Amino acid sequence: MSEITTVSTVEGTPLSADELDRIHAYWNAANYLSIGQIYLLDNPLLQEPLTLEHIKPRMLGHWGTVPGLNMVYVHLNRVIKQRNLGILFVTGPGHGAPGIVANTYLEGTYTELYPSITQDKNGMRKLFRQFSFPGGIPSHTAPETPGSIHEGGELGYSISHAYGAVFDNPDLIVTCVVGDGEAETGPMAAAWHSNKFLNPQRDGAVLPILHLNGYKIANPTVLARISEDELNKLFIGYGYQPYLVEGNDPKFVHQVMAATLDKALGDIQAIQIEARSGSAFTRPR
Ligand SMILES: Cc1ncc(C[n+]2csc(CCOP(=O)(O)OP(=O)(O)O)c2C)c(N)n1
Ligand SMILES: [Mg+2]
Repeated sequence: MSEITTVSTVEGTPLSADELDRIHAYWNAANYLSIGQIYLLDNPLLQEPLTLEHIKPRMLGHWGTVPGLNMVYVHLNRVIKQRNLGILFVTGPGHGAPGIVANTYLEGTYTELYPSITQDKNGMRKLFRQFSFPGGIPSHTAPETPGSIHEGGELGYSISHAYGAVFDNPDLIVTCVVGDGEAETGPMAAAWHSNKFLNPQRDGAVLPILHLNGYKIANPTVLARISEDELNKLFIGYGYQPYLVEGNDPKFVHQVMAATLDKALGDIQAIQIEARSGSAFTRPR
C-alpha cells in the first residue's frame, strides 16, 4: 500500500472571485428552494409577511443533510464541467431529497420533465406545496426525481451501491455522501471495506464524502464526537486517505471544498494512470 499521510485541510484558493460569488449564490438559491419545500405552503418568495397559513400544517422532510448535499452538488458540477467527467452522485441521506429536487429545478431539468412546475413564482409555489404532500412527491429522492435511478429509505447501503456501480466500469467516478448517522449502521461499518475489492486497472473510483454535521436528525453522532486524530486514523485504518473540509464561513468552505475536490480527483487520476500503465498492482488508498 502507498505511504500514509494525514492531511487535515487541503490548502489553496482555486476559485476566482467571480466563480466564488456564483457558486455561493447557486448554493444559497438551492438552500432557499429546499427549505421552501419543507416549510412553505404559500408565499414562495416571502413577499408578504409570513403567517401561519403560509406554513405546512405537518412538516415532513429533513433540513439536516440538505445544505451539505447542496454544497457537494454545486461543487461537483464545477469539476464535471471543468474536467468533462462522468460522475454518479449517490446520497446515503436520501432524506435530503429537497436539496436534489431544488438542484434539478435550478438546472431546468425539473421543468423540462414537469412543465407545470414553471420557473417562476407560481411554479415555485407548486414545487413547495407538492413536497411530501398528498398527491405530491415523496420525502426521499425517488423515481420521480429527475435523474434518479434508485430509491433507498433504509440507511446503510450507499457505499455498497457506490462500489457496485464502479466495478468493471473504469471511466465512472461515484461520489457518495455518507451521513454521520448513516455511518453508525452495521451495513455501512462493513461496507467501507469494499475498497479491498476494487482494482484501479479495470474498475472506476469511489470518492466517499462523510457528512459530519454532528447529528442523526436531533441526536449526536459518534463519528462527530471523537477527536479529529482518531477519526483520521479510523479512516486510514479502513484504507482511505482522509481530507477534512470544515469551517464557519461558507465562502472559506467553498474554497477549501474546491481545493479538496481538485486534490482528490487528481489523486484518483494519478492512481488510475499508474495502475493502467502496466506497472505491478498495489492496492492504493
Ligand atoms: C436503517 C435505518 N434506521 C433508521 C432510519 C430513520 N432515519 C432517517 S434519517 C435518520 C438520521 C440519519 O442521520 P444522518 O445520516 O446523519 O443524516 P442527517 O440527520 O444529518 O440528515 C434516521 C435515523 C432509516 N431511514 N434507516
Ligand atoms: Mg448527520
